[in-house]
Amino acid sequence: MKNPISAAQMTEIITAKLSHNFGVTPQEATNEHIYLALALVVRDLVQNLRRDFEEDVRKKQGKQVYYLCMEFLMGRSLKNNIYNLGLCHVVDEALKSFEVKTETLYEMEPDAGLGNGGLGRLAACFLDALATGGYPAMGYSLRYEFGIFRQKIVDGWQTELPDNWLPGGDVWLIPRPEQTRIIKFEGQVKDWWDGSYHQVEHINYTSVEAVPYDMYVPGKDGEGVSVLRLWEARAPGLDMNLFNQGDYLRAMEQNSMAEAITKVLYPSDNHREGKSLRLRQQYFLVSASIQDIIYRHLSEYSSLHNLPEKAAIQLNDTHPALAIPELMRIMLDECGFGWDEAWDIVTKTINYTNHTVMKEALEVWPEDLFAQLLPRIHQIVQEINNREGAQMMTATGGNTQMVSDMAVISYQMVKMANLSVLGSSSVNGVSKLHSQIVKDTVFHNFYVVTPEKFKNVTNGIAHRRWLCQSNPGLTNLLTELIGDGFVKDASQLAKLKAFEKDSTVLKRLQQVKRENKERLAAYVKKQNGVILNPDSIFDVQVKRLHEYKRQHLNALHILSLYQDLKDNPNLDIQPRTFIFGAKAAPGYFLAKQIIRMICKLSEVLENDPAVRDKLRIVYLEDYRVTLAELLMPASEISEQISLAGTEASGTGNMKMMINGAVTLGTLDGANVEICDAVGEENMFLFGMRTPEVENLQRSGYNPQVYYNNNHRLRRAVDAVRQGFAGATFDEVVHALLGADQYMVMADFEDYCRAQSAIDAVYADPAKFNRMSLRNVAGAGIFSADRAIADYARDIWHVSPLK
Ligand code: 26V
Repeated sequence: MKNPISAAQMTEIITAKLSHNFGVTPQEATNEHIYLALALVVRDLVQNLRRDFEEDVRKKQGKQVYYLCMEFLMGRSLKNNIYNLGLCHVVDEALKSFEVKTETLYEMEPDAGLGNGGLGRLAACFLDALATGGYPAMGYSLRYEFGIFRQKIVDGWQTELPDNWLPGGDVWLIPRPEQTRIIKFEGQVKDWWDGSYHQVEHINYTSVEAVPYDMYVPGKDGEGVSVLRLWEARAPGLDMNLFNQGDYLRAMEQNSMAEAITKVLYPSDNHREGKSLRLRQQYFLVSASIQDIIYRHLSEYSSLHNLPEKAAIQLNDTHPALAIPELMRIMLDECGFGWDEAWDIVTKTINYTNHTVMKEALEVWPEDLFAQLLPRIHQIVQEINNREGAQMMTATGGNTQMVSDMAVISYQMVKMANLSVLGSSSVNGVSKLHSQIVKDTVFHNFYVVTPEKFKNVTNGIAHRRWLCQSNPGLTNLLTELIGDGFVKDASQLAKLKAFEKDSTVLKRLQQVKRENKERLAAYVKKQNGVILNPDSIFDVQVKRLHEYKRQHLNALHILSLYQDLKDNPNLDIQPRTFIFGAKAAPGYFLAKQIIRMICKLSEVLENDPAVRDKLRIVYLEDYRVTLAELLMPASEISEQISLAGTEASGTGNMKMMINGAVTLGTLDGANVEICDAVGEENMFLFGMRTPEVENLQRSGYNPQVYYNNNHRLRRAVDAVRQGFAGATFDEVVHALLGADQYMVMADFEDYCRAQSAIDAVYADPAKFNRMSLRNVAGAGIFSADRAIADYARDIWHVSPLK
C-alpha cells in the first residue's frame, strides 16, 4: 500500500470504529464487535484503494472486464484482504491490545457460499487475479440470502440446513440503493409503425427492483481492486392499483414472488432444473447487470458505438446467456439502433466459457414458459433464431440437419448453449482436453462454420489463497529456498526443481506436510471424535458428489482392500486414511446413497480393531471453501478419478498439487496438463483414455463382463449388494451393474493397480517426497494469474492498467 499503517494507528482506528459503530470501549467489546470493527476498517481501506484505481481507469480510459456468473463461491474475506494489503503483522500487533488472536477473529467469519463448486470458486479466484493483474474488472452475481446449504450427516444420510450467512457476512457488502435498476417480467409487447420507425412497448409487466451491494476484492499489494456487484431483488412497494381494486392478496403475492428471486442459491450442479424461478433469477441478474454496464459506459463515452473497444463481457457458462438478447433489447428499443449494427456490437462485446459437456447440464427452457415470463426477450430470441438460421443455411450449403442442430429454438425449446455461441465472438473450454472435446462434439457444427471462435483457456487457482495463506509452512520453506518472487509470479515455483535431489530439503518438505496433517487431525478429532494416524497416507477426494466423478470407484477399492485385509491380516500395506468431502444435490438420490455407503463403510472399518489402524475412512461434513483451505495442505494423494472425457477441468486437482499432493487420476480435464507439467513418473495415472472410452461406448459397455472376470471386483460388488452396517445400497448396485454411463467397472482393475503402486512408492519416503516436490515445482502454470493473462490476451484484448 502507498501509505503503510503502523500497528498503533491500526489500534486507534479499530478503537474508533468500536466506539462509533457499536458504542463500546475496547474493554467492553466482545470478539464479535472486534471482528466487525476490524472488517469495517479493512473494508474502508480497500474502498479507498478502489476509488484511486477507478480514477486511474477513468483517466486512462481503460477497457473494462465484466464477468457475469450465477455463482461466486467467495469463502471468507478477512484474512485474504489483510494478506493482500500486506497488513498481517500490523493486525497481529494491533490486536494484542484487544487481547484477541487474529486467528480467533478469522474463525468467526462465515463463508460466503454463493456457489456450488468449481464453477463458482473459479469465478472467485478470477476476481483475485484480475485485481492483482491490474485489470479494471467487475463481477456480477446475485446476493442470495441463503448460500449453498449446510450439510449434516445423520446415520449416513445427507440432510440440508439453510445457510444463513448474512449475519456476520454482510459486513463486506456495501449497499448502493441509488443505483437500483428495474427489471420487467411478464406482460405483453405492443408494437406499431410510427412513420418509418418500428416502435415497441412492453405493457402490463410486473416490475422487480434490483438493489446492488458491492464487495471489494483487493489484489496483492493493492495494485488493483475488483468489485463484485451482487443484486438483491426487492418488491417495488405494494402495487397500489391492485391494492385499491381490493386485490390485497394478489398485491402481497407479487411482493413475495419478487423477493423470492434472490432468496436461495440453486443447490444443484451439473444438472438442469427447468424451474421458472431459476429462469427469473437468470434474467434478473442479466437485466440488472447489462443496464448497469450500459449506464457505466454511457456516463463515460456517451455512445454505445465503441462498446466493444471499452468493455468485454464474459458469460460464465450459459446461465447468463440472456445478456445477449437483453443487450440487443436495450440497443433496439431504448437507444434507436438498427438490428445489424446492434448485433455487430453485441457479438463483439460478449464471450462465452463452457464448463461442462454433460448433456444433462446443458440448459434449455420450454418456449411457452420463456415467452410468458420474458415476452420481449422471446421476440428477440426468435429474431436471432430466424436470422442466424438463414445465415447458417448459406454457411452450410443448405445442410438442414446441421442448421437445426445449431438453432436457438427447436421443438419449442430455447437452447441457451446455442444462443451463447451465436452471440459471442469467442467460445472457450477450460482445459486443453475439454476445449478439444467442445470442438469435436457439443459444438462441432459451430466449429465447422466458425472455427476461429473456438479457444482454450485452462483454468487456474488463486495460488495466494490456496498456497500462501493456507499453507504458511510450505510458503516459508519456499521463500527460504527460492525467494518470494513466486507470490506474484507463480512460474517461479519451477526454481524448486533444483532441490529435487537435496535430501535435507526433501525431509523438510515432508516435515511441513506432517505438520499440516497434524493440524487437520486436530480438526477431525474435534469434529468427528476420530483420532487420525498422521503416519498414514492422507488420500483425499473432495468435490461435489456425482456419478461421473466416481466416488463409488474409490469406495469400491477401499472395500476390496478391507476384504483383502480380512483374508490376510498381515498384508503388508501402508496405513491409509481415506478422506472424503462432498455435497450431493438434494434431489439426487443415488448421490446421497453413495455418501451413505461411504459413511457406513467407514463405520465397518472403525468397528474393526484389526484393521482400523491400517485402513480408515473419514467423511468430512459440510465440505466448503474454508474446510478446503485446511485440507489441501494436508493432502498427499489427490484423487481425480472421473471417467476420461467427463470432467471439464477440475481445480481441486490444482489446489492439492500446489500443496505437494501427488495426483491419482485418469487422463481427464486438467489432469492431462498436470501430466505435461510434471511427467507421468510424478503421477499415478490409470484407466481408459478418451478414445478408449469412446470405443467402448460405441461397441457397447457391458459391466457384467468385468464382474464375471475379476474375482476381486465381484467380491466387492457382492458385499455392496449384501449391504453392511445395517444398510443396503440397492441403487448403487443397480447403477454399477446396469447401463453405467461412467464405466466404473471398466476402470476398477487398473485403479487397484495404481493404488498398489502408491503403496510401493510411499514405502520409500525420499522417492515420494521427490514426487511431491516436483508437483509443487510444476504447479506454476495453474495460477489464476496465468489464466487471466490468457483471457486478457486472447479473448478480452485488454492490458493491465499499469
Ligand atoms: C448447471 C446447473 C444447472 C441448473 C441448476 C444449477 C446449475 C449449476 C451449475 C451448472 C453447470 C455446472 C458446470 C460446472 O460446474 N462445471 C465445472 O466447472 C469447473 C470450472 O471450470 C471445472 O473445473 C469442472 O471440471 C466442471 O465440472
